[in-house]
Amino acid sequence: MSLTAVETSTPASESTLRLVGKAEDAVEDYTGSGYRFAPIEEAQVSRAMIRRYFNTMYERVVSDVVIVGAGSAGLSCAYSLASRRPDLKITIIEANVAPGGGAWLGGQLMTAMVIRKPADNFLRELGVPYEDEGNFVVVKHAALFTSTLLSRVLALPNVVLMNATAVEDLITCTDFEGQQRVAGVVTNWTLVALNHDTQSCMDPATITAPVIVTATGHDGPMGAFSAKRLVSMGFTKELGNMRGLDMNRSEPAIVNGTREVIPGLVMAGMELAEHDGANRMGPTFGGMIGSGIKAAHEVLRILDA
Ligand code: AHZ
Repeated sequence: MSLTAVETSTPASESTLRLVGKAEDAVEDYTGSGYRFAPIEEAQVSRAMIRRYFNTMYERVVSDVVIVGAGSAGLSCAYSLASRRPDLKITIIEANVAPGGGAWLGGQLMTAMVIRKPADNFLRELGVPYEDEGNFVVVKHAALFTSTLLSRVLALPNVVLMNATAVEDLITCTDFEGQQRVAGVVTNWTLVALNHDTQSCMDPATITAPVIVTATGHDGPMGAFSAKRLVSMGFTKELGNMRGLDMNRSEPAIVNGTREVIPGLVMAGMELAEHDGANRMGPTFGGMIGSGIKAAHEVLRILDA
């Protein structure tokens, strides 16, 4: 196939100016200086990205589920939900350039990741190897867990991840029973969201969905976003605030507390610790996995009601 045929919407006057050669001219030869790439034009590269990005954005303006935050809780939710329900359009919004949240390291910049049983079931589902230490298992590098989970999530055709994009606000509406519910999210490029104080008003875009999962982590520059917004919107009286570290209390509290905190909004992961006043667990990740999976169950309960 000739390369000019790839970009069918490209006007001939632009696409054929410099492009000579075909994909078949590419040669993979590592023995000397004979390696040759198939030719390409700069415009093709830009169009390949831009068309996909904006088509996706256009299509996902109405989603079935939005997951805010691609940390261990948000990604576990995404995998659990999207793999079981390929019919759902699941859109993940991540403020950071790199998805994965705090799950690239185990703790104190050390690499091994500890996961308490029974959350090791999820590792087997994903195919992540581990060492069994009795009541818990250890993955040799947190990045092995996170990169595998990310690749499994992104390979699912019904999942879209928009990183470098921040949720700036929640959309609310009044349902048929006169009750206020969350009905979507307000988004902006993170670099814009971080500069609202230095520029004149830069309005956002929106994504509507019947269910939003918020998993933005504990308080920080961006963290606990929805929990804090629920307070300023008057849905939640005050934050419980995350308590000190207690592994045995915190992990079951987070998993069992994962729920629809207000209609249309399911809260998961460490954001819940800020909302409910639960303990932190430090570097044990079973609670995040369990919370993400429970959030997926909550979403299905809401959608199937
Ligand atoms: O960038 C954030 C991170 O990747 C993202 N995020 C936060 N606010 C956002 C916003 N819009 C879009 N407004 C936003 N994205 O959310 C992700 C949260 O991931 P995380 O790893 O921080 O949280 P988690 O709840 O998935 O995992 C927590 C892991 C922790 S913290 C902890 C302790 O402190 O004791 N222990 C564990 C296991």
